[in-house]
Amino acid sequence: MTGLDREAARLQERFGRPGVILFEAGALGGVVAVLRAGDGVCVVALQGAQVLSWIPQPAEPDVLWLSPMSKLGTGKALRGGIPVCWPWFGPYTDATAGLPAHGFVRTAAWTVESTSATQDRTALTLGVALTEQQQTIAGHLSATLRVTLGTELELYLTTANAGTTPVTISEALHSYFAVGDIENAYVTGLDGRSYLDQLTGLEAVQNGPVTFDRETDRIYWDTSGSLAVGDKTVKRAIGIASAGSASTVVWNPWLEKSARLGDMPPGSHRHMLCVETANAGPRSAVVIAPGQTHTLSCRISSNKT
Ligand code: TA6
Repeated sequence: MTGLDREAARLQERFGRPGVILFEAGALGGVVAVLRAGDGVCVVALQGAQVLSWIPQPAEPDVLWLSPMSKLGTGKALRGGIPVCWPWFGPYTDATAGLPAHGFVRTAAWTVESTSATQDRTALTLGVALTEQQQTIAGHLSATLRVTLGTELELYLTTANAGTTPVTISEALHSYFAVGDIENAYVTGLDGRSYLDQLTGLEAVQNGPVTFDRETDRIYWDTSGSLAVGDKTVKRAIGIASAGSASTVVWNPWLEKSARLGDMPPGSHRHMLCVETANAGPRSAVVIAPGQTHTLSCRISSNKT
């Protein structure tokens, strides 16, 4: 029995729920939790509290895209699923600090705090606290991620400030959605919204659905409520209902950038699209008062079209 098997067995004994919550040493080299509810199955890696897969019903393609080049335990965030970007989004404000993009916790070992299961919903809550050294940079913060599986997939990222001064964070549930072909996919719900084009540094206003024929990296401001990824190839609409989120990031690296990333097979950019429930960048940062909490959440649905 390997160390991972032993850890999985310990978690199974304490938090497992027969038939609906299984902890196992996953094929990617780390412990994962497999949640089941109704016909749906969801896989969550303890590393990074990263949802890796969601299949709402048998024979439906995975709603999430995960690079086949991803491995857990490499010190690098997995490419795909729903990485948790926290307690900052994007590059750290001080480029000389040598800190990782998208915060500290994508490669951290989150701890299992609780599990629950009812007739039609199964939930897992994971937690992480900043180390003392990390607190000197980002404040006395901790976070929990609650993943709830029913007919939809819900994520709740809650930040708690245990310090004595206000702390400002930015964050994202950096969802990689699976699409049949990026040029047959589009995003609705952002029409009329202003956005920062991260490739040019220019602001613009969205006109109609977001479509894709090149590298796209945008932060849409003042977004809340419901968006959707339309997929004319798979004939599916992926709904994204957010709360506690003041911005949405839309990203596809396209051919050249995906090749530079080094963990995406050639051409795989055609089968993924990030639509990220976020508080990204200075215009949508969140200030958390001492002793207070803030929750960023998204509810993901999948419907045939
Ligand atoms: O969310 C879009 C983005 O900020 C892009 O600029 C790109 O950097 C992407 O995140 C992935 O970042 P990563 O650190 O996972 O390579």
